[in-house]
Amino acid sequence: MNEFVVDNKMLDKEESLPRQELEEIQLTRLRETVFRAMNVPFYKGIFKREGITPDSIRTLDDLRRLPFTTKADMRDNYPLGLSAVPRSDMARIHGSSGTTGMPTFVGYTRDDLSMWARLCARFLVAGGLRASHTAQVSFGYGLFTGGFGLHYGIEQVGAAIIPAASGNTTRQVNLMRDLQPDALICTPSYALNIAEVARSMGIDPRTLPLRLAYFGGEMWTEDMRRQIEAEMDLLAFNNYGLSEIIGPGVSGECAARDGMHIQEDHFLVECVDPETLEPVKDYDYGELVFTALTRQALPMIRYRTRDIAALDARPCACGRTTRRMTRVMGRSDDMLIIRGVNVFPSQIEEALFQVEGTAPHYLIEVERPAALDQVTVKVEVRAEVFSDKMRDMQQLRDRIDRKIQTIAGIHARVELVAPKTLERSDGKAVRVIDRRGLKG
Ligand code: DLL
Repeated sequence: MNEFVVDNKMLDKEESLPRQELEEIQLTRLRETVFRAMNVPFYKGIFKREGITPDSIRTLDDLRRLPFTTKADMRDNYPLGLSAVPRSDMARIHGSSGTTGMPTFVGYTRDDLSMWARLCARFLVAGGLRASHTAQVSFGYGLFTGGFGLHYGIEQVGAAIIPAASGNTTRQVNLMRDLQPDALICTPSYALNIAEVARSMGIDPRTLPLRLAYFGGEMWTEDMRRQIEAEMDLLAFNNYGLSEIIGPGVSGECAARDGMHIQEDHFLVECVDPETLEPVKDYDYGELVFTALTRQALPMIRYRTRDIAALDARPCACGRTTRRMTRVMGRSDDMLIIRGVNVFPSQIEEALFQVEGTAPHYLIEVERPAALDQVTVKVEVRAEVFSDKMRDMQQLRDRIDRKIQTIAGIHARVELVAPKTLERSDGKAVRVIDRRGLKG
């Protein structure tokens, strides 16, 4: 049971506005965003060609007249060419390393930073963090937005922070044992790693004092949530964000844990078909597109996230009136097309969790030895199940293969590996190695 009941005193007024009032704020802010974007040569040129001015934005539907912005546009304007303020007005610069090609950088003004802290505080409060608590931040502190973003969010809530940063996992466990934090903040894959290291130190992670966890920064499934909650005896909340928009704080779960509330007073969301770019219906999966309504340094317009999720407009029991988004099923650029079938790594994760005997550590390798794609799923077997009996292992492989076929619709080569042999993550886990050389 969730002991953290709804506490409306803790809600920002903007989180629970009647929809019409919220939309009025969004419209005003959209016009302001267009105004600020006129300082960005990239947008200014497009606006001029298309006859777009702040006054020409009359309703929220006019958003669709505005151009999309992509990662490629950020690269073309490397390093900070999409900024709307001079360097002297910037207070911080973050970035993401990106798996391919150049890193991208994102500037923040002082106001951007305080707004960001507020938004992180909102989802922390929504999950139950209070001023009396202590939270351990086990995200990297650096260019990555996870560490600093959450750090200042916790500060806003008034809770105490243990800025552990990521890595040195033995020390993470010692800190938890000695300093008794109530909440853990990191990627879900790092939490699994911490639990495993605790056990290897002779500490049952369930005996650690943690009651809450906020996980984000990477794809994870509902089964993964159940697994971590059982291993660590805590309640885990999902939160989502990306550096191009602000970092963590774009959306996060409330006590209902049924989708992440999007902070719609600061971000306009669309969900589009990634091929046609036409809007998809609520509850249908599509690519999320965000417009930052209050960013001064980077008034991002219709940023194509590549993240595939669905929007949910149902009212929520928690009192927030903001729309929710489902878990991110995957990134469109992580989607594998195996002999014509589209597969997300999350579907393979889901299949693995449903087969008794596997550990939650896996790696998907894709190759094209001849003309056809071949998927190998390497998965660790639990120590108590790992056996040198060929027949037992063959049966387990077959069960996994069948489950993957049912859920993902593809046949995979399953390779069972010994416990603790796959690389562990202390940040974003690498789930797929694609050796087909199709991605540029
Ligand atoms: O990962 C920001 C963040 C940090 C969010 C900490 C939450 C917690 P980037 O490094 O720019 O920023 O990576 C953004 O990570 O487009 C998604 O593909 C993925 N991602 C982030 N949160 C989630 C999540 C941060 N909860 C990219 N579920 C995004 C699934 C997520 N994917």
